[in-house]
Amino acid sequence: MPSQGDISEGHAGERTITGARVVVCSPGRNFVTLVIETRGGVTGIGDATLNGRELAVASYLEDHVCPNLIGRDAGRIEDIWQFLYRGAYWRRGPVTMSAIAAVDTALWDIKAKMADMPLYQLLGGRSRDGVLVYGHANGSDIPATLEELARYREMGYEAVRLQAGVPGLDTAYGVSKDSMFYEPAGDALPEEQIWDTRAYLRFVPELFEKAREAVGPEVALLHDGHHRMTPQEAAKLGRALEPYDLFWLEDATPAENQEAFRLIRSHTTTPLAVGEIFNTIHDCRTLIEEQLIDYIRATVVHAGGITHLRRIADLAGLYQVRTGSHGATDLSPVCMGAALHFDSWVPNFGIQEYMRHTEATDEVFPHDYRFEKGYLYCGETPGHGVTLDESLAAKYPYEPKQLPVARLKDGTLWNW
Ligand code: CS2
Ligand code: MG
Repeated sequence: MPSQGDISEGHAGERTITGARVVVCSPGRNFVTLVIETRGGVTGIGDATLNGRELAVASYLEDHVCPNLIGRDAGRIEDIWQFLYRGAYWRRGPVTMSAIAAVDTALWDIKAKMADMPLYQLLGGRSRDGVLVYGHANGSDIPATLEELARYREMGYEAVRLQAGVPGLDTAYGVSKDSMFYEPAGDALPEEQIWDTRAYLRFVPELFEKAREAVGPEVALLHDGHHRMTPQEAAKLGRALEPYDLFWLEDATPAENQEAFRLIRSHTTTPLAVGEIFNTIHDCRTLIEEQLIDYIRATVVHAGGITHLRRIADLAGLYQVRTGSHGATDLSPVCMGAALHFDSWVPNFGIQEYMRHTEATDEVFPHDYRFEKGYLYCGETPGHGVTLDESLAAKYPYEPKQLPVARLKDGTLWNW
């Protein structure tokens, strides 16, 4: 067998991977977690959650990745990443990259624990004291949304995303029944929602006009278009929102065609953010190199772990594009913990999304990160600072759930 570094470096025997297993649990929502064990007794965990397609990643890991890990040196993070990416022959894609991310995150956790350091130290140390986060204020109409905005301000948030119900539509993206614990995945089969972009475009500027009147100029206000506009519609909205000085307009249009952002960019100075569904650097190369966006939203779990996210951030840094990682509740606390170490280090940091997990989720994933006055702080525990209570997790079995779908009024399937 060609060298896997098992004996070539000091203490490598201790680092030999002796176990790799997947834990699927549903403390309020589904999470997939990979646990890697080493001969020396140090374990690491990584998030592998892909909302609505969880079991595909669990199987990819259990059936195809875990058997390949046994006997390898856990210290060889880069080599294992390359082995899983190139070695599978089939590259990229959310299932593959979430699985690789879970391995990568668990290995960084192990390396940092063995070094007796918090993960950010291994990346190069802190570039900032705290990580600026944005929360989600949403409501069925403008007054309800502004009430939520005031509540977030009281909690200390300096940046808030606003989503509100659109007059004439029963549902709108980002508006939830429980405003604090937003969870879009509903039943075993997707809920069908009706969408009308023109109604939405008529409404959104008023939401931000009223919000600015209410909170003044300083608070950072964000908005998520959730892939629903065409480039021309997005350009029009970006322009209409300019007087209200948004921090960003997110997912203005789908980005499989990265060039689509040229049209939006040429019409508006509203900052643009995209990338929560990206999984590799190739998904955003044109967007970054042509400076078509301001923030790249890829994050640890869906973009190949710390190892790959670092490559994306470094490319972005060349073009003054900053990070703004996805941090919805369908990314587990394990991803959040790792992301916060990344955010504390990355030189071109912008902002981190922070949707609070439920109490049940937090109990299953004890962690040392904490929120204070609009910022999250990663802890000083060696590793990424998040653990998994497996006996508690076992009390919350997997529940089949999928994300909703959106249709236009005539029944045409649209982008949710
Ligand atoms: C959202 C997500 O956080 C965001 O910006 O777009 O809530 C997204 O809808 C979910 O992660 C999908 O699972
Ligand atoms: Mg989003």
